[in-house]
Formats: sequence, structure tokens, C-alpha cells
Amino acid sequence: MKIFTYPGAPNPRRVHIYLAEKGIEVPFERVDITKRENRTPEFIDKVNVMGGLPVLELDDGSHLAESIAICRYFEALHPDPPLFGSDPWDQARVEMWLRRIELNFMMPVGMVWVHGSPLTAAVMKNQIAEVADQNREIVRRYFQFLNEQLADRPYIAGATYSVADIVALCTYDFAGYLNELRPEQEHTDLHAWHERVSSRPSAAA
Ligand SMILES: N[C@@H](CCC(=O)N[C@@H](CS)C(=O)NCC(=O)O)C(=O)O
Repeated sequence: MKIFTYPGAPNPRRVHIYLAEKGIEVPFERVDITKRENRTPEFIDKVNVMGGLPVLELDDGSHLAESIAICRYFEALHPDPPLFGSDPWDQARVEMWLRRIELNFMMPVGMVWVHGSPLTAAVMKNQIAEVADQNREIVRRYFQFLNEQLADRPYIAGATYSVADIVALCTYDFAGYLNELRPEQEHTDLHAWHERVSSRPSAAA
């Protein structure tokens, strides 16, 4: 078993943090997305038809892509400590927040990255500045929303740290370090949450 990854990229980082939280060790193999190693015909054909990272490879040669699908696979094998919720209600709430963070936070940050970054300009030939601007505004509003949400609970989905925090943390850091999108200073509950989840040893994974 091994995981194809590009450390530091937000979607692979989810799996790195998740496995660190669980104390599961899986060998990683670096695939350089800046050299488009994940876009070779062989990678697309044999590893992941979508081309993205991370991808889990089992010893029988089968592959599983999508960061959350990979985490769910390990969750089924190693249920403790639960990171997808511990009872039906918690599980559903984690799912609800996972979808919200993915669609309403990660997606607009990704649009800023694709349409607004000089680092992606070589690959994304038709960048549209207005799309980047609109999505910057969506992200700014989402910081405000998250700050309000985190006023009465320590973690994204409730009282317990979950995979929703992992996805939100990876998105938050991606927004900041590659897209210059950061919450306002007055978003104190969001800053406190970021401090809380970043101080966990797994965040360095
Ligand atoms: N929804 C996928 C997204 C995978 C993805 O887009 N990964 C990025 C790294 S963060 C990537 O491989 N980008 C380079 C490319 O698509 O060529 C997941 O959650 O794993």
C-alpha cells in the first residue's frame, strides 16, 4: 500500500493530517504536480483518470482517488478515534459540514487559485480576472460566516474535532499562503479555531 501525494497541496494534506491524527503509517510517493507528473497518459490511464492527487494504491494494484474517499476507507478499517462522527447524529453533522466546507469554501478558494494566481497562469490559459474577484469576495464573506459559526462551539461540526476541521484547515491555509486570502483581525473566533486546530501535532503532517 502507498499513497501518491504532493506534500503541501491542500487535498493531499487532508490525508496526511487525517493519518497523523489516527496514528496510521502509510508510505508516501511524491508525484510532482508542478512538473505535471500526475498528468502523464500513464498516470491518467493506470492511477487516476481525473489526474488529481492524492491517490491510494493497494498492494493488488487497485487505486482509490479523492481525499475524503481515502479517509473514509481508513475510517472503516480504523474506527478509533472517530473522525467522521461517533453516532448517527454526529456523523450526519460532520457530513453536512464537510459538504459545506467543500462546496462553499474550498470551491471558491480553488476558483481564485485557478483564475487569479500567476502560478497557475501557464496551465490555465484562459484566466478570467472577474471570476477570481467574485470568488475572493465569496471567500471573504465565508470567513465572516465561519467566524459567526465558531462563536458557540470549538470545532466546525460541534464539540469534537473531525474531518470537517481537517478540510477547513487545509482550505484556510491554502487560501492564505497561496491566495493571500485571510480573515479580518476582528474574526476572533475563527482565529481561535485556527490556532486550536493548528496546534495539534497532526497539522504539521
Ligand atoms: N477532489 C479531489 C481533488 C484533487 C486535486 O485537485 N488535487 C490537486 C492537488 S490539491 C491536484 O492534483 N492538482 C494538480 C492537477 O490537477 O493537475 C480530492 O479531494 O482529492
